[in-house]
Amino acid sequence: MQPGKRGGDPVRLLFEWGFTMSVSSQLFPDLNDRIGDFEALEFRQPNSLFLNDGHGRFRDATSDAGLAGTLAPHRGCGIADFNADGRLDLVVVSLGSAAELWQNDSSPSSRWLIVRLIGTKSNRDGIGARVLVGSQVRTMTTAMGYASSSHAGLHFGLGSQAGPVRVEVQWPSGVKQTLENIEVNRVLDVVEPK
Ligand SMILES: [Ca+2]
Repeated sequence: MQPGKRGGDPVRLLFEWGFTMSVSSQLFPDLNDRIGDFEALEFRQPNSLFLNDGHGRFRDATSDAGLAGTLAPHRGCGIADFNADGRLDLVVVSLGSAAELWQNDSSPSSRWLIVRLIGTKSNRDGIGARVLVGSQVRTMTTAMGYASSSHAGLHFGLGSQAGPVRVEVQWPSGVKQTLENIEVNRVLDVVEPK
């Protein structure tokens, strides 16, 4: 993923929204005197970006992506393919200001598959299921780092593999499901057998 330079291409601030917080001054009578302590500027930090090199290590790509030197009170993020091009994008929360949508403009040549689970015997979202595509395995979860949650299916980056691929799902109920000859570059909905 290459979010790119903030404030210029390829990062694009596509939409924004705000949030408010309401606190009773009766419960916290001295809050107004200390409101400056909650200024978002106090929490600004640089962002970091690391790329998986495919050999069990990560490479610091912060400078290459144009993120070095950018200070912001970013806390929490959601990950999903918002524009349905197979590349995962980010929504990043920025304290005291609008959230940001970072569009992934990395090379579109690599193949991919997104697996969305629909449980029947297991829970509806298939939380806890293990999905295998080729040699890769993912566990279905919505947990996504600090103060964050994402529910957008399981994304598999397949590199130059043209497919089709074999998909195995091990559901929390104990059911094992295998799908053969699955075409790639698509979203695959998998319903647990009843
Ligand atoms: Ca995308």
